[in-house]
Amino acid sequence: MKKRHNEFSVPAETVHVTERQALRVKPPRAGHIVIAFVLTFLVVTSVAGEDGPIEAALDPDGRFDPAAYIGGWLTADRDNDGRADYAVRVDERGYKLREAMDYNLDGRMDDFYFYSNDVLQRQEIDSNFDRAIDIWIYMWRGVYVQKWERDTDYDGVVDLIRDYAQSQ
Ligand SMILES: [Ca+2]
Ligand SMILES: [Ca+2]
Ligand SMILES: [Ca+2]
Repeated sequence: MKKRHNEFSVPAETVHVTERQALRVKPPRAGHIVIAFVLTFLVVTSVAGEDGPIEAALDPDGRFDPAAYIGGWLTADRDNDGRADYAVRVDERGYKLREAMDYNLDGRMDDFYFYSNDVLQRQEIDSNFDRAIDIWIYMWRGVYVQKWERDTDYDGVVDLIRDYAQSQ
């Protein structure tokens, strides 16, 4: 099975967008943090409630199936095989909420991006394409890797952690 994501890098397109967004981020102050938290909660609530809590594209297992990305999702089919290999969901302001990608075009989503106010918060990767996440990347301000976790033997248990916040 082909490996990828040598340094767990975020795709260039995503970096470009989040860098632009990150420039708008002011140094955190207590009031802003509280507001951001409330907004995050509201966004998550609206996603879960819009089509009911069982929406397949948001389900930890169902999200690997490209056919799940219907309704509020915008999709693309890069290889024209009739199956979506990219899906994005935005809120009413056009801010990204979630993205999913079929990186190896095998008909299963394997890259998942989680946003808050259009800023990337977390990326989850199925690097061996077995429909189970084995890399989790936690971002700071959308562009900086704060922490990553890996399940290197693909048994579902994290066995490698690098926390840059801790190591400083
Ligand atoms: Ca396709
Ligand atoms: Ca795939
Ligand atoms: Ca996997």
